[in-house]
Amino acid sequence: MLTVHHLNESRSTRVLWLLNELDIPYEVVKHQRDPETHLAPQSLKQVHPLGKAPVMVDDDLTLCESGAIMEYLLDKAEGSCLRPNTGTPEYYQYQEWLHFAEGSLALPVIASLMMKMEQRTGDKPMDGYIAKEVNVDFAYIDATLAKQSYFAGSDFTAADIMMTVMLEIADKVGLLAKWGNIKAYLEKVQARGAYQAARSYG
Ligand SMILES: N[C@@H](CCC(=O)N[C@@H](CS)C(=O)NCC(=O)O)C(=O)O
Repeated sequence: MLTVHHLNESRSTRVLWLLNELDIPYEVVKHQRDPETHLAPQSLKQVHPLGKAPVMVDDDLTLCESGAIMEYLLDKAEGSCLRPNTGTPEYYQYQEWLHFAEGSLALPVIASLMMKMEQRTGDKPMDGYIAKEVNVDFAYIDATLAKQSYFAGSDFTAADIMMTVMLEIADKVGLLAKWGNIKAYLEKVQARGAYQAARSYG
């Protein structure tokens, strides 16, 4: 049975959400963040040397990186409509957003979250960098969602799962206040049953 190592309030929600969308059977091993440091417990290090979530184990394959796990699951569920056909314009939009979530958006969003948790302000290089990144990234995302329903076009795909989990953190930190299209999009995808089932794991 495919196993997902899930850390509460983490990117492993992406993997659980996709598994629910694809109807692939799985079991969940839960790991709990340290309430003070918010870091993962040692139990995750026993599964993978990085000690971060998500980790997926399927037979003799152990994988980390949420994007890579998503691609693995989509290969497993061959023919799923959650990844557009290779070579189509939608496929490359899908690829762009799948990578954008971790490659571009994660750094300013997670840095904002950390600074908020530490109640840190006045750090000039960091403030300037975050303000600039947040502005260009969210303007681009909002404009994309103004012209199409989902990140890869008119259909929901796994790129939406990758992006939503990062957008939710941004929302929690208060970065989405002026971006109406992103807020409306979040409400729409959060209404999906597969999302709600994934969130029930914490
Ligand atoms: N780029 C990786 C990021 C993995 C990551 O940083 N996971 C966080 C949770 S969202 C984690 O395990 N943090 C706890 C820790 O580092 O101790 C992915 O997308 O899977």
